[in-house]
Amino acid sequence: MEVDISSRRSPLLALLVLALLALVVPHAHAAAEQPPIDPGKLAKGAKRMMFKFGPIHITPGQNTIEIKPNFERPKVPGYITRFKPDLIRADGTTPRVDILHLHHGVWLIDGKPTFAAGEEKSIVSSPPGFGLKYTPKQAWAMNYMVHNLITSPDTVYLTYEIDFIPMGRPEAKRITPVTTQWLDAEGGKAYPVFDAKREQANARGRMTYPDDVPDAYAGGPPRNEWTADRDLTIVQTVGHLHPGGLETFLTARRGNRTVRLFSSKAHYWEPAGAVSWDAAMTATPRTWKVAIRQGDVLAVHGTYDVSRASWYESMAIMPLAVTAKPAGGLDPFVASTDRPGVITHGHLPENDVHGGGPPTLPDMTKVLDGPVSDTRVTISSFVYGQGSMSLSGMPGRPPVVRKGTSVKFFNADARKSRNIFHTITACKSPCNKTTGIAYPLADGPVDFDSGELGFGPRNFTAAANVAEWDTPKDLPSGTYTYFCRVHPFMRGAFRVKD
Ligand SMILES: [Cu+2]
Repeated sequence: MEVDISSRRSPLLALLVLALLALVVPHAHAAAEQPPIDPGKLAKGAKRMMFKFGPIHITPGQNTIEIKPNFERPKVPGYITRFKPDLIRADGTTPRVDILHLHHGVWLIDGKPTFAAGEEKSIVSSPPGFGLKYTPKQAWAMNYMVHNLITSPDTVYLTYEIDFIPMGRPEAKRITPVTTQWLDAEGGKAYPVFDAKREQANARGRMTYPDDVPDAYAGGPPRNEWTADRDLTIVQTVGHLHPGGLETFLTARRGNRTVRLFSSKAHYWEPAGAVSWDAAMTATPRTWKVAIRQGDVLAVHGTYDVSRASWYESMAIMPLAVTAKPAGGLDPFVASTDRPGVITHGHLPENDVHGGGPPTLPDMTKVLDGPVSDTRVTISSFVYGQGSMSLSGMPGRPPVVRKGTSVKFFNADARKSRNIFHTITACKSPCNKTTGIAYPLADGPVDFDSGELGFGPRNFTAAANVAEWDTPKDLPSGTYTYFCRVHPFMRGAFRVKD
């Protein structure tokens, strides 16, 4: 519901209220910057339908990608005008994001990525008069990755609430069909990720991919671009990124001119800032339409805040709703189309456990030396075998290596039957506060990261396809704390001595 105080009371009173607010509420300005939330109204002739995919059985520590065909969807042809994804348990509750994490669900229609959900759970809403054409003959398949941050199994469903106008309705005749044009900063890769590291920070403490990474595509063609193969109108987009992400933006190049079409910004409710999934993305306003000519080159870019931490396996994706039917739209080379968007939902309660509370683990800088040199840490049953913060006595002491040598890590949980990946990722000492969506971060005094130790299909998972990793040999002396990016409750330390 919109409340417009000026139309109901005298304009003078409204001004007075605003002036008082500015005086009394120190954050009134910041609050005013929150983008409006799309009310998600049901279009005329549409019905809201609830579907679910599953059950998905989650194994302890799971972090793998699966593809499965054939699941619930409408039985008659029509138009999909709104798509709202979620992840629930059988009892209808939504699991906490610090326990189970919807890395992604991508709904493939006739082999093409069409709808998608990440933990930001953006709701995709076509502007009035547009919809995605659906027929029961389409081949639907689900590409999903649900990631278990803890060691107990679970069972979940991916849900998708669809607003649907059946073809038989008179309103369907006035719908212009759209298709999804997928733009991905790492397009063409089955696991389309890049790292955003602190060492890549520009003067503003940010890193834009691929713009700030000269060798992003290692001399190959840019993977973030798509050349329009016909004249078309883009009617909608919303970006996907990961924690640390500030915005994805869409550009168009015509000849030697490049313009920005839209910036999909992450709005964080996360008290610690741009460091967790407690965010929603802005989508294009419902009146936003951009006319693109055949030959224009569209590109997606992603900007991350790398001033506080490094972000591994990050993404920048913008699915575009496009139509080749004459649908109008501004020529972005004549008028700017990059105006503020609307967020698609408010804060979600599953993001309430932020972490960073009073330490429950020891401060490893104060713990006595563990075994010296020839140190090999075996990771087994979600525990770093030597120097784990969860162990006591000798196993709980940090292994010690001489400067210029390495601690060797081995992931014994990486046997194929178990399929459990672990990382050794630097976090700022003492790194011993409570686990949550915003803690710990990859914010050690120097960056190191093992990658996901374990095995899986190449280019299709995050698997490093090795089980062993050595710490960098050039670390200055000191006690180094680390965590597992996959299971952030796992913490440990090692020590480098002269
Ligand atoms: Cu792990």
